[in-house]
Parts: sequence; C-alpha cells; structure tokens
Amino acid sequence: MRTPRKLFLIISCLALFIFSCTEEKNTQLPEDANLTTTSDFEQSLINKVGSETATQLIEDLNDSARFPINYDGQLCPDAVNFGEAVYRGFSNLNNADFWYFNGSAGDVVSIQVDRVSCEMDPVMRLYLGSGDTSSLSYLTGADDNNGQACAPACYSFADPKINGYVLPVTAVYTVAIWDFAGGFCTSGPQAYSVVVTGNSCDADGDGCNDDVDPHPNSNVDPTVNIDGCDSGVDNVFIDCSSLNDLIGDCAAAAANHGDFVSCVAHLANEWKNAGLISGRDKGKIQSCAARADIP
Ligand SMILES: [Ca+2]
Ligand SMILES: [Ca+2]
Ligand SMILES: [Ca+2]
Repeated sequence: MRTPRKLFLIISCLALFIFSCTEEKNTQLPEDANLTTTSDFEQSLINKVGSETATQLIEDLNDSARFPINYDGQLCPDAVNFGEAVYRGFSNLNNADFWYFNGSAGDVVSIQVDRVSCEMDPVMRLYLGSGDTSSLSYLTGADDNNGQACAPACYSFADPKINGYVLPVTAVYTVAIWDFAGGFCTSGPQAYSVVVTGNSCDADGDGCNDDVDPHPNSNVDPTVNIDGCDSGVDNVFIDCSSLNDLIGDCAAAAANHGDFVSCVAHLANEWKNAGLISGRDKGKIQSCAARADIP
C-alpha cells in the first residue's frame, strides 16, 4: 500500500472514531436531568462532556438556583410567540428563555414549541410560580415527543409538547425553553416559536387582554356602589373599565374628600352626556360620593 493511501485510511478511521464518539456523547446527554445536582448527574455529565465542561455546567446549575427572571413575554391563547434560545443551553436555568401566563385552577393547557432553526433541539419545562428562579416549582416538561416543524438536521432530535396539562391552582406559571443539544452544524442563538392554548389572558372576561386592559381585574358588581352606599345604578363598562373602576380611580387620585366628590361629579356628567345614565342616576351616584368616607 502506498504511503499517501495509508495516511488517508488512518485519517479516515480517526475521523470516524471521533465522529462516532461525539455522536454517542450527544445522544446520551441527560436531557431530562433534574435540576437538583446529584452525584449520578455529575458523573453522567463528566462521562459525556468531559470533566472541564461538566464542572462548568454544574457550577452554572448551582448558580442558577436564585436569580430574577427576565421574561420574554406573556403567553396568550393561540398567539404565536417567537424567541431565540442560547445554543446548547442544556437544561441550565441560566440559559433558559422564560415566558409566563396566568392560569386558573382546572385550566387544561397545552404548550407547543416548534423549532424555527432546523438544527435546534428544543426542550421545555413548566413551573408554578414566577419572578425569580427560587420561586419556581417544577410541574412537568417535554423534550422530543412531538413531530418536528422541519426536517431533522445534524442530530437535532425533536420538538417538545405539553399536552392537556391540568393546572393545579390559580396562579402565574412560568415556561422555560432551551436548546438542549442543538446539532453540530450550527452555533449561535436557536430560533423557535411557542404557542399555548387553554388558558386566558383576560382575567376579568371583559374582552380586553390583561396587557391592554386599563383595569385587568375590573370591579364587576351589578350596581355602582361607593364605600358601602349602593346607588342602584347599573355598573356598566366603558372600554373595559366599569363605572366602579373609574370611581375607584377618583378615590386613588383624590387628595381630599372635596377632590373625590368633584372627580365623581365630573365622571357622572360625562356618563349622563353620553347617554349611559339618566339625570336621576347621576344624582344617586353623586349623593353616594358625598356621603363616602373617601379618602
Ligand atoms: Ca428536543
Ligand atoms: Ca380584561
Ligand atoms: Ca377590565
């Protein structure tokens, strides 16, 4: 055998050996490893990514126990949200993209993450709680259980979907998304989309989503009442604020009782002019305002 051919064979074998080792490393990464550091988990990381990288990952994992969350946004039903995750962020909270949504006890939610970058390996976790990472309680997660939005490339595995998860309590929930172990043919941020169904972004059900509702938790009492005085006037809505909400704004802003009464009188005039209430209604509301111990 001539020397150049021999050399080529040796290099080929070496490349094949390195590639097969690398492939094995990637496929055996503990994608759903618990966030608590265990000796098994440490050993597993050392075996698969080498001691130097493993040490760094474990340090990051421990550091990530407590830090404030910077959210990418709120997840509203059926809205498609786009994000970019750190390449090969594993399941380290430091590398997560965070989203939140308001959920009610008994809501049956589904959350789907689809890669936009075909070489991403998306993984997600659902947590109860929000604000900072120490407030999160892990509920469930998903990794490779859903068909891919685009063809697999370079060991990019598959997409995650949480299907029909019943929310335990009424609270804010946090969704964390990573590129666990994106393919070998890429680097840099990994683009994905996330869609949630089954929750609500309209807490008071008045047709305005919370983020654009001037009063996201409107007072929905049937009648206008001020400090225990029931005027008997219908508490109707104007642009997702009820009359009681607007009177509440007067109470919050008033420096003294005279300010409050004047503010309510101004509102009642507007409502009468707009045909929302009668002159008699206006008198009842102003009478309640005058008697109220506000502020
Ligand atoms: Ca995946
Ligand atoms: Ca609303
Ligand atoms: Ca409202």
